[in-house]
Amino acid sequence: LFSSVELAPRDPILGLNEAFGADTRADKVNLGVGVYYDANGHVPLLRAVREAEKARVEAMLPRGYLPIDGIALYDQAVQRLLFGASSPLLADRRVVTAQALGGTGALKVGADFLRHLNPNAPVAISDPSWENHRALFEAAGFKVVNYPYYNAPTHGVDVDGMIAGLEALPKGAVVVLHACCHNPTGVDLGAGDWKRVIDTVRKHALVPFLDIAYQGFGDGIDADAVAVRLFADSGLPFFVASSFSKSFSLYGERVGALSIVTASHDEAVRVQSQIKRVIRTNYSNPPTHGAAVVSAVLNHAELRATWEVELGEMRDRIREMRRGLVQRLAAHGAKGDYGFIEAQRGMFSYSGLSAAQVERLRTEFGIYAVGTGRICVAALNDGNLDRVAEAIAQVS
Ligand code: PLP
Ligand code: TYF
Repeated sequence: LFSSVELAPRDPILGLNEAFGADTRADKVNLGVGVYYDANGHVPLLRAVREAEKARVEAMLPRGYLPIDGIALYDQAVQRLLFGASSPLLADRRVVTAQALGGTGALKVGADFLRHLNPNAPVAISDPSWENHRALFEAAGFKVVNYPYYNAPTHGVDVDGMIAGLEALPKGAVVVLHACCHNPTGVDLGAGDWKRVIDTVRKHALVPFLDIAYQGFGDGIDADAVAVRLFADSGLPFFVASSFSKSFSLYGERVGALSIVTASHDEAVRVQSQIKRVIRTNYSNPPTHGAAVVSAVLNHAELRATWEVELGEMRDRIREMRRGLVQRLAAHGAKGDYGFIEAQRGMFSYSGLSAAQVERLRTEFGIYAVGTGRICVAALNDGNLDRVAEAIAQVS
């Protein structure tokens, strides 16, 4: 049965994690995977999460099944975070939200639903994008193409190229858009650019699928939702995959959501029934713990305030590390101007390092980065910053 099964390629990022784990050097540094580490190099367990978990354990609750689309109070809290508590979309009950297995699970449920709706549509992702975008939409049966995004010489977005790329797509094409903290480049569209994208989406009848995995890591919870809010104002239908993996530091609990904005409550009811069918035939219903914790935090004023402080601390620490990296690169005489690293948003920096330079960082210094030159700034701390900057200076 399995004699002709070929070895599948490793995920370029998660595969790097395995190699890092096997590395025996004591001073190794993992700048590969997109995980936030605290100043001591640990994945934090947030205080708000700890308190909500403690209360849950003490309550000793029974473990029945959740509804197919998850915890209702969780889904409503997700909607308020994304669209704003006073959004008319929520008052009009035009948004369908289903708890999902992380942002990835949300993308997959959305992709499976879209495949029924628009079976022949291509899916367009940014060039470059999160590696799993292409793999996930291809696995759902779509042809995946790229639209221009990153402009390497300016370290910015090629907005004109992006718009031209979107204009060239056929009607009904699905466009995957990073709502904030673009992975892997760290460069985002401004509000004016988003308006141009929305005009293009409207004119060419494209289907927007927003992916927001880092809300709160850029400029703040509401500021990072600007794209979601502008799409909400546009009156267009759209999809949003959101994740609490990073913002609650709950990676392994798989907490995310799929939200779909429809034209009316009647549409929403029908779309919700189809989404539930996709989930039912896939994993039946989602797990409880992570979403119950997030729901408890978001729906409790004090815990919510604690979480916002902690999210702000993570955001500020990343900014500090960006500044520190730029300063130390200069101090170690790295060739070129790395000032752009400070302007980038979220966990990542597209450093401009070549595959050969990344390889040298790994073999000579035990510093792991993605082959594209992406580094996770959130893995830097005062204990490894100098070593990383010195190594980059040496290979640059
Ligand atoms: N989308 C993007 C752009 C991401 O960077 C990530 C990172 O993990 C995800 C989705 C998936 O998030 P999750 O771990 O919640 O599945
Ligand atoms: O880009 C990253 O590093 C994160 C984590 O298949 C991740 O988004 C990476 C690869 C993957 C799933 C999650």
